[in-house]
Amino acid sequence: MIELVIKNGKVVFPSDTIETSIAIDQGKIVAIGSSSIMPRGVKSLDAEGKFVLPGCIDPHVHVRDVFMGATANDDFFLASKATSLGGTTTIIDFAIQKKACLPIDAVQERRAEADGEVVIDYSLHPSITDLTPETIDQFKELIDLGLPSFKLFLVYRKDGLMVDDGTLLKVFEETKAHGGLVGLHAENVAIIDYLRDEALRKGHRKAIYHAYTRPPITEAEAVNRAIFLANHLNAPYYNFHLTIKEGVEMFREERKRGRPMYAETCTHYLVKTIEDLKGSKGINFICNPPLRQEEDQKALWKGLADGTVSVVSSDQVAFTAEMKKLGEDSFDMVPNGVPGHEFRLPILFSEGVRKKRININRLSEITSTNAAKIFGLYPKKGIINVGSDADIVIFDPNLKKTITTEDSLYSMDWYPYEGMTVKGYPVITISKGKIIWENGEFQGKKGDGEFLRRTISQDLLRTPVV
Ligand code: DUC
Ligand code: ZN
Ligand code: ZN
Repeated sequence: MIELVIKNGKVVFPSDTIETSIAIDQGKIVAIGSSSIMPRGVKSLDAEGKFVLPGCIDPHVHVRDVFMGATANDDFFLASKATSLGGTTTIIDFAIQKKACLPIDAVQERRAEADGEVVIDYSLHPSITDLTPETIDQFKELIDLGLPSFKLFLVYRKDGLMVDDGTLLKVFEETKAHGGLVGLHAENVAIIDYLRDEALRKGHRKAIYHAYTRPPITEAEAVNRAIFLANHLNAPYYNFHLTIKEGVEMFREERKRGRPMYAETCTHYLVKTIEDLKGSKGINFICNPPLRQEEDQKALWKGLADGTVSVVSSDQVAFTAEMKKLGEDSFDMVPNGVPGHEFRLPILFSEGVRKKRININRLSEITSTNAAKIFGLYPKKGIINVGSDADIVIFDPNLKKTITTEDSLYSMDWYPYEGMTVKGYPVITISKGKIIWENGEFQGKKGDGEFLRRTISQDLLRTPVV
């Protein structure tokens, strides 16, 4: 007998949703077909009336981030436990190179924090901050080790994360040579620093000035520059957290020309706006790039629907309201980032599928399949297919919940989505064939998640295949 059978669910495939059954054994999907021909399972789940989706992938999280004097209120166990409740079965975090150290050291340090702790599979994007000759020598090694995607920051000068355009160009060149993909945090640091200093000089310290000193042009210029430099070398490019309508247009044009350019946005940019920075809890909503206008939201949703924007991540950082108070007197002192990764799928279902901005198949692509393809995890992850890992979410489209901090698994004292009611919520999460959440009860195990080695397909690096 095989281990598990999921019967009668509406199984979400890339271009179809079919009522069918799935057989799972030894962590893999072993058969898909009508329940009458399914082998018998030791355990059987009846998913009638529910969607059965590939486990979500969140390619942009910052677990236990240490930034601007604050340490995020989670760790790899808590973060992976919380996000899997919301249907995510793979996360990709960062390994940020320390000055005068090598990127591989950062990978080893980050692995020491995560291995043995994670309840779901994970990987890391190496982040380059110090392009010494020894660092350049490590690109091939990192890519061969299964770490082919990188994040570089064009901002955070004071914090030692920022790189200049020379570094960026060299990293595009090296990664292209060895089958890697460069992703950027694209904002124009010089304009932002100038506007910030000017605002502070005039005594403008409220949260809204965070957005006023990072206007859309600061992101548009940096995205445009990144695209320009990538095109110069005929290299692929991934844009972390795109927030502006001008950016969506740039990706639409590049992809029309057949360029391998991929844009990601995040849950908060789709449901929150600059207005949130004006409220009494305005400082909590400080993140980079900042929240934008409704017209940007509309452009992002349209981009998600028509294929221009490929991924929605969380950019999770578990900074509490208490930690955000570090900047209560001045916007520039607030630790950047917002929590709530566990609500990504339910929010996108309610706001996207229910409001007919996207269909359920596109929801599955932007939360799972596309990230699997872009970051080299496909078809092991990101699809319900025979031979793939049995990472599966059973999603009840009629289950209603109001988002609160009450049952937060990592003791959050606020969420950007607090008070929002969603209709549609995961009821069962399965990671590599094991049920890890069932009706709100955790059945997973610390350390059951594994470090994933990734290889990005050559096609994806040459043409916009997702
Ligand atoms: N922006 C980032 O670039 N990283 C963490 C959080 C944020 O808001
Ligand atoms: Zn970023
Ligand atoms: Zn981030």
